[in-house]
Amino acid sequence: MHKLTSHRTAAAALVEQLQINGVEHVFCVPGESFLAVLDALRDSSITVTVCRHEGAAAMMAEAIGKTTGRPGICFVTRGPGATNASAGIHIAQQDSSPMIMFVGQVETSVREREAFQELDYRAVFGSMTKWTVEIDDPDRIIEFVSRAFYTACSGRPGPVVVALPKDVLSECVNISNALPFAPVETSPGEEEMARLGELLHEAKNPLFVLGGSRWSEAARRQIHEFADRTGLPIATSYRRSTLFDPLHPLYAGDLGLGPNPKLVARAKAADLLVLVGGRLGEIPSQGYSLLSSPSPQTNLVHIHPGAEEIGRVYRPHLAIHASPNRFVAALKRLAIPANPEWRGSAVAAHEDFLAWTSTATPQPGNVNLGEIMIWLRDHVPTDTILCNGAGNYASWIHRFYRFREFMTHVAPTSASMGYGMPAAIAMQRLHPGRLVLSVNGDGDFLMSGQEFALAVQYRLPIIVVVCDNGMYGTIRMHQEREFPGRVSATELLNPDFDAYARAFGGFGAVANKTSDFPAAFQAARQSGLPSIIHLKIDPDAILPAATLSGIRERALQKQ
Ligand SMILES: Cc1ncc(C[n+]2csc(CCOP(=O)(O)OP(=O)(O)O)c2C)c(N)n1
Repeated sequence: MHKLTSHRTAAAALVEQLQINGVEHVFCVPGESFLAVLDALRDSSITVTVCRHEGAAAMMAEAIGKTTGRPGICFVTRGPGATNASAGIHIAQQDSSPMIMFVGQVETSVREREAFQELDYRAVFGSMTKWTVEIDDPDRIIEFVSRAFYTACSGRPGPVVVALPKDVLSECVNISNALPFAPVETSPGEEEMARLGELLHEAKNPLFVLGGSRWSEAARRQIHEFADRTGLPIATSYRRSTLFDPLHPLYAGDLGLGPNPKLVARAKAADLLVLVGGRLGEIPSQGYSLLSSPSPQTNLVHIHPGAEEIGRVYRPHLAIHASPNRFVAALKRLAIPANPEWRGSAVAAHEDFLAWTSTATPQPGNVNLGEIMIWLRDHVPTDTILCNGAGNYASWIHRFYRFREFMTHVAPTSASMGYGMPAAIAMQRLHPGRLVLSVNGDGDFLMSGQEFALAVQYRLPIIVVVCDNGMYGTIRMHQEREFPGRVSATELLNPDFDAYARAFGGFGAVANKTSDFPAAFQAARQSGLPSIIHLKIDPDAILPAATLSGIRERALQKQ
């Protein structure tokens, strides 16, 4: 591991250090600025996925980081490649996902002249990343790569950008490899755990909310065991619902967009809120309305791996600076007896969750997305991975689909559109044997629909569902609320998405009504090809429990 490997380029040293750190996949759009890296990758064990847009490459890397807890890696070229990729960097920041983006840079001899595609990465990415660095000295490349892994994963994980001047990459280096990075887990102190024990003993109506990143599957199991032992009700944060089994009798549901009002009421009424791992950002906090800031009206315990996050918005009653893994492991030593009152209230919360999610609400038009989500949840294997981006169509996923296993939902908490396609590509690359679905809005899909070409190129049998309502529905909904009847810049004229699939060499089908969906889905699976199912959604079907026309009427009445 420490061997001095002479006569290799800095690019080869970089690629070797990636392998030492366990990297199996990188995502890229090639550029002349980092040809030396592409050459070194040829001789490595790393699988390269060549993308069509750097935004997608960065999202693929982010999806790997989100689901594995280890940095996802992408390589992009200078100025235009880097700025294209920024969409994925921003997701990694908001979602606390570890990722490292390596970006080409002009030769050192022409720097600061605004040479061809030159960009000041520190200035451009400084506010979006945990660390942005440019490597000037080829002999320090291993040091910087090692630090990039530590920085991306430590505390609150996030993105790191490493710029690689072209000439630096091609220089020969005589430097040692470093040992692989080992993510630092912070453990809760005994005093803090004892205080948590006291707060729990006093609590009549506590609620645990699980969120954030850095969870392992073992930690997920342990929090189930703790809930079983104590009877505590467990909720999850926005797009973190795979942290708890939705069919567990103590599961209360997720605090996301359009949550169960009964869950929101419970969270507001809780006399102890224990926030494990997450930040309680704008969406899960319901627009910062659950808790008053900076002094919450109820007892708040905030457990977070990033010290700088604690006290950022809310001054917690008790702060525990610990990674979710270590915190949950420490719960085992907490002597909290089974509490029948907690259990009773948790079971009632679960009943409310089931009532909220069991039966599809009626919808205008012939396609009921709720019924389709229920059909999917009843027919696909529990380890199916569902990826999506942003749009109102996702409301039906959140409400009616059930994520039974860890990291089976891959979606941005930053609600960035165009994520469902790249995430599905990354997940199918990572898990060739599992069923991977990508559910998209029509606007959402065409932000990265070109990546479908990769599914064909790499023979990835993902099944893509496009929910076509002929508009940027979410924005139209807001538009009708604020400017009723004044449609502006929200209409879309779409292609035939099934023909689009076939043009790329995939399988395509259309579902004009709900009952068309099962046959289309089975045909897609049987084809063994990457597939697109085009769902024709009535534009009036804007939310599971509201129509667009209803929203417009109410807004007009208010005027
Ligand atoms: C990259 C990006 N651009 C713009 C937005 C703002 N935005 C949020 S939802 C949305 C419309 C989504 O439309 P569509 O994918 O068709 O889904 P629908 O809401 O109609 O179900 C837009 C434009 C965003 N979240 N992300």
